[in-house]
Amino acid sequence: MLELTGEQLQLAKNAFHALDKDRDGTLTVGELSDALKRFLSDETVDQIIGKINTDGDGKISWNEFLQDYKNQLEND
Ligand SMILES: [Ca+2]
Ligand SMILES: [Ca+2]
Repeated sequence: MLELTGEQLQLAKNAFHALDKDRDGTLTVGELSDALKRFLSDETVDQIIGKINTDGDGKISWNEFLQDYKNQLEND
């Protein structure tokens, strides 16, 4: 398993908090799609959220977000 540096972890936290508009510690599909739809099509956003939200509960937890962040670093 990839281990993040302190700096990478801080970047991930900053991104998560920037997206978590109501500061409840999770990203709803609505919060994430609002941010992503500025740049991406609805269909692409749905695919991305489906991939990140591995337990399918309609919310992106910090752990799910962090896992996706690590996956992206590993694929670079
Ligand atoms: Ca939230
Ligand atoms: Ca989830």
